[in-house]
Amino acid sequence: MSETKQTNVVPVEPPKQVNLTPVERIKQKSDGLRGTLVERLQDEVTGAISEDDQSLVKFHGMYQQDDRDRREERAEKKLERLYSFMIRLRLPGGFLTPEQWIALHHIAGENSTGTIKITTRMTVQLHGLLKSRLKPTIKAFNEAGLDSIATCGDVNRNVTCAAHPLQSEVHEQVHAYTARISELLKPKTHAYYEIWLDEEKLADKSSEEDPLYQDRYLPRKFKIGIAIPPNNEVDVFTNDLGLTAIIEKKTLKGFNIAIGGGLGTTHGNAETYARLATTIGYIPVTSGDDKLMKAIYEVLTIQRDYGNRSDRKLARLKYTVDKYGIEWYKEELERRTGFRLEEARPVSFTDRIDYYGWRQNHKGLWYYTPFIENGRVLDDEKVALKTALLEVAQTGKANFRFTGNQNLILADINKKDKAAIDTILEKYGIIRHTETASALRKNAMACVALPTCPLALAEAQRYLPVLIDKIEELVNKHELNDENIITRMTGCPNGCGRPYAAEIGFVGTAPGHYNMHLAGDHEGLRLNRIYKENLDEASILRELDLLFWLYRKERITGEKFGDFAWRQKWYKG
Ligand code: SRM
Ligand code: SF4
Repeated sequence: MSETKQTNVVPVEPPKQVNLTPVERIKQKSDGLRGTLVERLQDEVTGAISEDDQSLVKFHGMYQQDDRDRREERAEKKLERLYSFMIRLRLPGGFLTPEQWIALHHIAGENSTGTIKITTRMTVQLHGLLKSRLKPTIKAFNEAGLDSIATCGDVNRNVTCAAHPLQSEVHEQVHAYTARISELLKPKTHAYYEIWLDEEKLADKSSEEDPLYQDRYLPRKFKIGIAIPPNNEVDVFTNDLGLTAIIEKKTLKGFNIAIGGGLGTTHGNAETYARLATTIGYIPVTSGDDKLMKAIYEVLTIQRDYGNRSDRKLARLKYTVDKYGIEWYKEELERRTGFRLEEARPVSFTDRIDYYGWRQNHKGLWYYTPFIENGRVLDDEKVALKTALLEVAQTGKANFRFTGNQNLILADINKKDKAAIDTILEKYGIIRHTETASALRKNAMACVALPTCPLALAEAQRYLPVLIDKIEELVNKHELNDENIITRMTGCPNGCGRPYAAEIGFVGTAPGHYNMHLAGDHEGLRLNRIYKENLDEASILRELDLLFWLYRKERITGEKFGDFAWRQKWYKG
């Protein structure tokens, strides 16, 4: 493969950045993301921080929110909104030791609502932290070897990777790339350590000069995921940059590289759309991975230089790719890296499932995947999940690995310790809870939405379980109980629960109303399409009753619901 620079590239000058969005100005004058955060944290008059600082605090892994359930009551009493913060951890590849889980459990109890929320990107969020609890929380996380740097904001976010070591004998080798990529793309500013951990101010700020992010960071958030075929639980093609591990004869050979995935859309804005990433080539790693890391880095620099900074709705990489063309992006990448990408290797995905229950890997280690509805770890009337997981962690015998389906895996358990873990899981009813959950429920997920998400137009994680109860009745009626139908719901079109990559996707439009999307596949290679708009619950159930009846009657043997729907001609537009 030629090492020479491309000659056939027609360079395009980076666009003149005019009409910059206000966030661009905030980033640029933020003094390395410091803003006035130190002062605002000390202000006891309000539970909030300034608007500019709200943009900056995201880069430190936090969002200012308020309890939307209590807005009206607070307004009547002429009180300010009940402000609190959400904090999201940086966990490349979604991994915690048992000691870290114990720390997380206690930090959640002491500082937040207590619920540990496993996200669709393999990390955890805590909600409801008062401003005064932010620093103690970050300090406690720091003591546990954890941080929340760059989990939000216009930077590279938490890097995801196929979670289950069963997926390959070189899983750990592939997984190790998440930490390396995360480190490579971490902002250089020391602000996090100064603001939250009271470290000394840098006398010489030259060490935080950031050749990648410079002073305006990226135009928008940036996401990277790594898949290990045949399972695509990370939904690799929904990422700005998706890497697919190519493994031959139990050896990691390299990665296919895909760019331009992203799901966020805006109701009524036809310029926005969901897009799956396009594969542009392959990079071998057998004789070192400098090229891979260089290519990843330069994909970001191109987006930094060419991405749209005047409209945040059109600023993700997918729009840059479509504006300049995929071939242009590839050639610009080759020009910047100084090497050509090889032809993408063939890959085959079969599903995106979690492997529930007990499984054993090639080394004889055991893994238990419990069912955690919508990633919410708490004790409720059905099951004392949080207590059970604490007790498992206290044995020190299981690691915690998060999946891209908002679940976790109790992992890397030695044969001799399996019985002890199993006893705890039995004692708290986790095994029964997991075994009795329907296939439909186990393949469903919902984003957070109300009451904390400021962008939610409708309920999601609080409502989907109730809707699933009712859909289960239809599934039973049409004898489809064994079908792993992938159902996903979000409270707005931003797509946090990846509803556009579901067989049945519900996207909130208004309280109690959802657009219904149909016909995604099991492999994550096809986006669904809008089927009907603005349905209430009764209409959703009526439609599904009919669709399931048709599916049962007319499907081809072995055909999945999404594939069946894809064959039909029901769609708008
Ligand atoms: Fe998301 C914004 C929650 C995964 C697309 N997302 C938000 C915010 C922070 C709302 C906000 O901006 O104020 C939500 C916080 C709610 C809360 O109260 O906690 C939020 N997103 C989530 C999580 C927690 C959903 C979940 O239930 O698991 C996921 C956290 C992932 C993580 O650990 O980093 C989450 N968000 C996603 C995904 C799925 C993915 O990445 O695999 C997407 C679609 C993929 C993509 O990025 O295109 C996604 N979130 C968005 C968008 C739309 C971005 C766009 O390009 O238009 C927004 C809104 C925004 O950025 O302006 C958003
Ligand atoms: Fe909030 Fe919308 Fe994301 Fe759901 S999809 S968490 S409602 S931004």
